[in-house]
Amino acid sequence: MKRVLSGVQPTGNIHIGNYLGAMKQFVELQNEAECYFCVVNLHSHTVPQDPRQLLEKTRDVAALYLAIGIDPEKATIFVQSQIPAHAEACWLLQCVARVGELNRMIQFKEKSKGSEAVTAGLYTYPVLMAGDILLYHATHVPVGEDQKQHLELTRDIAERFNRDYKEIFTIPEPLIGKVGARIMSLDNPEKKMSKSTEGAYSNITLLDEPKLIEKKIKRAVTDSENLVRYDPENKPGVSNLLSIYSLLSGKTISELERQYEGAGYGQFKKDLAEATVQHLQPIQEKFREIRGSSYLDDVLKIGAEKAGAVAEKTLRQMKDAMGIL
Ligand code: AQP
Repeated sequence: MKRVLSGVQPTGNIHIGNYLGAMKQFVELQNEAECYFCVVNLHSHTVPQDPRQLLEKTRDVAALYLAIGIDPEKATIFVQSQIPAHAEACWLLQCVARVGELNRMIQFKEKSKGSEAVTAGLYTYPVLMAGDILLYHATHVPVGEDQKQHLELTRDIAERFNRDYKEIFTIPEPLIGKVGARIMSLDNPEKKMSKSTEGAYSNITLLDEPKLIEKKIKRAVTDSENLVRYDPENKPGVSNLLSIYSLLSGKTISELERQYEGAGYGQFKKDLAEATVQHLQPIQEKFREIRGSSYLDDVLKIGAEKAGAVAEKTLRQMKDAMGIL
């Protein structure tokens, strides 16, 4: 049976890039695979965090998993830090990964911007991610395109461990959607939408109020052509909005192009804002219901027990293979 693992960092407000690129797939996958969905809070400290806020955001992400429709009866939802095996596996795998491999990681280069005053954790973070995945023998990992390189590294580490120590690990495949794998920033469609970008109008978060969503879409960068056409190279802003609209409404991009022939950007943006609000409203209502409830604590407790049992077993196999008492 297919086994799926994926995680989201509680580094800020979850945006529609995280949702359309990765989390929306989680909901579909829970019906066809054994799924583990993790709040990867240990990853967050690769860049400075306010500890109090991190605790809140960790619970926010867990509540959002439930609010978007992940059913804890079908999938295991857990918080990474509640399972010590993740940090332990990371150390063991750091002794398998190569510095040359980590030096090639694009995300490290982008986030460190050449500075040496960044944490060592930012550099070794892809190894922690490899541990997250390999501990659960995941066959498939739904991620956005920005994580593709880290997945390739995970495969390389697993293959090396299997060859040098013992055949323990399953080699995972990335699951990257055709549309939505890279949702771009609204105010700069050359850059990916991100939790940590500074522009107040760069992303739409899953918990934004309707009025703010309208405002953000209204201000989204397009071009002067006033023609709703999908052409990512020459019309990156409009193409990005078309991808978002298509994923949120279920209409294909060609259907949308036909629908807005001759209509101009004003109507297109107005309807996209409406579709976004409509899609997010039930998620927001459910989030408010769950966020402060003891139900959330129960889900995380059961999730940690279930995931912990799987992770501990794999960690023991790793230690045995490596001769660790
Ligand atoms: N713009 C995006 N389009 C599509 N998918 C995306 N993902 C992130 N940004 C986009 C996917 O969302 C999942 C969770 O991401 P993460 O929490 O691991 O953090 P990240 O990849 O570093 O994303 P952010 O939002 O840009 O966070 P910060 O600002 O903290 O770095 C992943 O599957 C990711 O691919």
